[in-house]
Amino acid sequence: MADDQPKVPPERSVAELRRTVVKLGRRIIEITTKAGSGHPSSSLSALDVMCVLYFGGVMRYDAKRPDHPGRDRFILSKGHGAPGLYAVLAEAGYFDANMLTTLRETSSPVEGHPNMRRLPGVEASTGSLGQGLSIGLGHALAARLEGRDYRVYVMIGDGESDEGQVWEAAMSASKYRVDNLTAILDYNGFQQTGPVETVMPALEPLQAKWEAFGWHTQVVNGHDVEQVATALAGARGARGKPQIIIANTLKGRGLSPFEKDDVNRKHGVALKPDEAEVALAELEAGGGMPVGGR
Ligand SMILES: Cc1ncc(C[n+]2csc(CCOP(=O)(O)OP(=O)(O)O)c2C)c(N)n1
Ligand SMILES: [Mg+2]
Repeated sequence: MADDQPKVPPERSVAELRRTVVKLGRRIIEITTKAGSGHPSSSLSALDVMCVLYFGGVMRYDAKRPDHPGRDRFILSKGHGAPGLYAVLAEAGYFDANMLTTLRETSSPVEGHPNMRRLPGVEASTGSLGQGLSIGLGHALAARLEGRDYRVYVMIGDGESDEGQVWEAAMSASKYRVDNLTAILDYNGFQQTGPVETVMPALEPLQAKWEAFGWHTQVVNGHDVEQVATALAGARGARGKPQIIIANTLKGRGLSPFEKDDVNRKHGVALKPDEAEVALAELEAGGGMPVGGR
C-alpha cells in the first residue's frame, strides 16, 4: 500500500516561493480587512512555512482528491490562523480563490476557524487551542496501523504551547517512537494578551524542553523559505523519533501596522483599509522586516 500515494505537486523555486508568499500575504490582508475581523497577524507569521509545505516540493497531495488515503496531512492547530490556511488551500487548487472573499460571511464555508466538514483540504476542525498535535499523532499512528507511509505535519503556536494537551501529545509521540510526525512551532513571540515571555515565561528553554521530551529539534528563521525547506528535509530524515521545527517568526511578518501595536501585534484584529494599504505596499516592496534573534 505504501506506493498508493499522491505525487508531490511541481516544486516551486525559491524565487517563486517568495512570490507566492507575497501573493497569499496580500490575500490574507485583503480578505480580513474586507471581513472587518479575523487574525491576519497570526496568519502572516505562519505563511512562509505553509507555502514551503504545499508548494516547495514537500507534501504529497492531490487537490482533486482531498480524501486520498495516502496523502500527507497538514493540521493547523492554531486554527485562528485560518485565513492563511485558506489562502494556501485555494492556491493549491482545493477550491476557487474567489471563495476567499466570503471569509466569515454567514453560511460561508470559509469560516472564522477551519471546519473540516465544509472545506476540502481542511484536515481537522481547529480553533480550540491545544488539540492539533494529538489529532496529528492519531493520524501518524493510523498510518502505522494501515501500513501506509504518509507524513503528518502540525503547526502549533507559542502561546498555544501553554496548553497541557500539547505536552501530553509530545510525550505520547515520543513513547511510540512516531517518526512520521513533524510539528512546526510558530514562535512569533506573542499570544492573545501580550508577549509570550510575559504571559508564560517558563516556556523557555523551549528547544531543550522538546529535546527532553525525546523529539528531534531544529530552529530556523521561519521567513526564510530555504532554511525552512532544509529543516523539513532534515525532519524527514530523522528515524525513531518525532520532529519539531521551531520557526522564529514575526507576528504580522514585520509589516509596520502590526508592529505599532507592541502589546499583542493586533491579535485578532483586521487592519483598517488605510492600514491595509500601508501593509500591502510594504509586503510588495520586500515582505516585512527580517527576523531578529530572540
Ligand atoms: C482552548 C482555547 N483557549 C483560548 C483561546 C483563545 N485564543 C485564541 S488565539 C489565542 C492566542 C494564541 O496564541 P499563539 O498560539 O501564540 O498564536 P498566534 O496568534 O501568536 O499565532 C487564544 C488564547 C482558544 N482559541 N482556545
Ligand atoms: Mg504566538
